[in-house]
Amino acid sequence: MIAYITGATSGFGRAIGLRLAKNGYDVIITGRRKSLLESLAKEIKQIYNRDVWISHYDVRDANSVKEAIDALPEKWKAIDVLVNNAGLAVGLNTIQEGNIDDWERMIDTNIKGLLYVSHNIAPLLIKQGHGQIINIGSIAGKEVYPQGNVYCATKHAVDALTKAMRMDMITHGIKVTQIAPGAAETEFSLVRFKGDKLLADKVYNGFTPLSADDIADLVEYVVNLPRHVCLNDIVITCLAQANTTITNKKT
Ligand code: NDP
Ligand code: 8X3
Repeated sequence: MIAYITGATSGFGRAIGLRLAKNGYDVIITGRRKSLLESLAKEIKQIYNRDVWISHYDVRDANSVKEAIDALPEKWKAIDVLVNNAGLAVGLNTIQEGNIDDWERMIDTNIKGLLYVSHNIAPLLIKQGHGQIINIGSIAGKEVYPQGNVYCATKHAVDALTKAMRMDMITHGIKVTQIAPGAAETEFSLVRFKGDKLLADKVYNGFTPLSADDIADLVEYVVNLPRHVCLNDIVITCLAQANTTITNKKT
């Protein structure tokens, strides 16, 4: 079994890579930071003795995505599971104060990147005649929150694309699932606040957020369901989070 995971250099993608390897998958891990992919590959091989293929590219570059997928050796093209995970939030501002470069980064990564990868991997899944696409959306794709405008819009797009992809894949026997997490402590807030660790840490003060392993638990559950069962859409939050605006913080 082979799994293709985007954004495996940190957070959810890294944890999912490890977990799928534990479940017997050989994994294709992707991201921009090659050295982090190399250390993850070493860890997976050492702990789980699975094969790993590293592919480092920027999902915003349609040509690089196509070249990287075309260049996979035949063995690695027999993909069973695609996890569209690479994504980010950049900034937290009103529309009138927002930074257009930040918007482009989010739209290009979270929407266009997911589309480029899916466009190139879907034919490989179709050729297999089975498989599963797991899109990592967000609770921000179900609701909006103050100053979350463009990030929320990109995740609403992932929500819509997941539904559309399920229709496109239905006759090919391919499952399409969205996992839509609430707040989880990864590099997400550090990226959102452009390296400001104080601001990033503040997001998770006073409550226990989700962890990357919580999301890996869910992916493990989803890929191990019986062949005839597809979990279409899952919103997962920590106990303290009711929705995007209400979190029960103790400090
Ligand atoms: P991290 O910042 O820890 O991981 C993001 C991953 O995406 C990294 O591996 C990064 O790799 C990759 N990535 C980002 N931009 C690009 C790019 N242009 N090209 C290739 N890879 C890229 O955050 P999370 O693990 O938290 O985020 C994973 C997904 O989960 C995202 O889609 C995020 O929106 C979503 N999410 C996160 C939540 C949270 O609270 N943490 C909650 C809900 C959803 P590299 O930098 O090496 O390229
Ligand atoms: C990440 C969750 O609500 O912080 O997608 O935007 S949230």
